Amino acid sequence: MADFTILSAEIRQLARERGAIILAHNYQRAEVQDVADFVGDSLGLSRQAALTDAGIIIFAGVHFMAETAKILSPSKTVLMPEPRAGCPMADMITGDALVAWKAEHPGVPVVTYVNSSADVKAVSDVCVTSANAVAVVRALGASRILFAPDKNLGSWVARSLPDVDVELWEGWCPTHDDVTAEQVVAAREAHPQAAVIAHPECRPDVVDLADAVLSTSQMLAFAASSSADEFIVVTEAGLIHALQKAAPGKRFHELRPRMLCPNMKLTTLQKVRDCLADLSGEVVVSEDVRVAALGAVERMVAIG
Ligand code: CIZ
Ligand code: SF4
Repeated sequence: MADFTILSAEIRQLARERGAIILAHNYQRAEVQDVADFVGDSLGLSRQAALTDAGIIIFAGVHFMAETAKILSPSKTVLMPEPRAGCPMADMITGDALVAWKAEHPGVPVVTYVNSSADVKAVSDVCVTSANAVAVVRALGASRILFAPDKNLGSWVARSLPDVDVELWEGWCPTHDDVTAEQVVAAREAHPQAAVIAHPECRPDVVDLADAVLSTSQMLAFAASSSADEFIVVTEAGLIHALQKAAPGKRFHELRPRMLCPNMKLTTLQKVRDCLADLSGEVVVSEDVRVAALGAVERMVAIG
């Protein structure tokens, strides 16, 4: 393994000089997580972005997350070490497509997963993360909703709230939708003592086999507090590093080798250093879109 010590020290020094804060998602490379001021899910990182006094936010994650930070904190400069890191699921719907879908269902509220572009958020009623999707939809009190773009998270919401009629957009996460029930069965056979924790971006037949269906922040809390000391982790493999820190002494098994999000892995320590050195990779959201998206994002941050 490469020695990241020198690069990490350089990054911390540059962050001090620049008055910058480094936020890293739970799916980032271990060394990027380790150099960050805060590691978390998109909800936690959005909250940190809004709270910080730092004028510069280095966002190690994918584009929609940095955009969400910018929507909440317009006066701060948000930089991405790798601006090309996107989310294929977020690209499965556009603002125009959502407007057309809404027109087919007049008056039905639109609940949008945070994994979406600012344009899509701007024409949504409320955003959710995987950590608070069920709570937000319950609080909404509607009998029918449109849910975009993740059909798997939307199915999980529908199954958790049987009184709500959930119309699903046909979107999915390539990393999580790829998991099969057979893989979960095989992992259980290999580790019969382990609890299976699965992300709601997985398909319903996979989710049905899990002991707990949790967002990444919920997995971290669950692993620390659960009586189990062995877990099969059905989400992006970067979380294992965060889990090991949250619950030292417990054992975490990957569902299968290389359950990775290629976009999350595009950000390297070197790119974090370069971003801080030349202050490149600024994330821009036009003011009209930002203002239109703000309400939906604020409702998301307020709940759960
Ligand atoms: O909300 C997030 O950060 C994502 C994409 C996953 C999770 O469950 O934390
Ligand atoms: Fe998007 Fe899936 Fe990657 Fe998350 S893990 S950023 S949902 S492609």
